[in-house]
Amino acid sequence: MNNIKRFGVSIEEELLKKFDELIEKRGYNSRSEAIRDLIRDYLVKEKWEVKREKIIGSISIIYEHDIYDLSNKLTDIQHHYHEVIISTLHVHFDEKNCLEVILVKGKVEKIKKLYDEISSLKWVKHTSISVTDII
Ligand code: NI
Repeated sequence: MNNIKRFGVSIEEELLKKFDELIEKRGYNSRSEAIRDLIRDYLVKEKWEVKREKIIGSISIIYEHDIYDLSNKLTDIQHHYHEVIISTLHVHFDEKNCLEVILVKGKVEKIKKLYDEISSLKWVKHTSISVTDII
């Protein structure tokens, strides 16, 4: 790493104690490393909210495939958003449930719309999204 700057942080003892416990649990070697990651996450979230930047990420969905034609609805939606979908992985999780992971890349605005459409579908049990910057 080049161009490293140092800065001081004032923080309540109790809050720092909790932070130290958490970063130890997560396996960080130092506070600096943890704070750098937090700042990066914060910056990615900001881009996510600004809605104009490009991102890369994944959307995970859990649903029951035989309920209300959900499989077909999900396929329809994905065809509609083919420009931002790189690939989709489907896992037949058990007798009833399917896990689908959709890899996405492109404009935040479009990916957000895709995510909203999927997560608002009735009978989808769980939807989550993980995004990061395209560097
Ligand atoms: Ni399935």
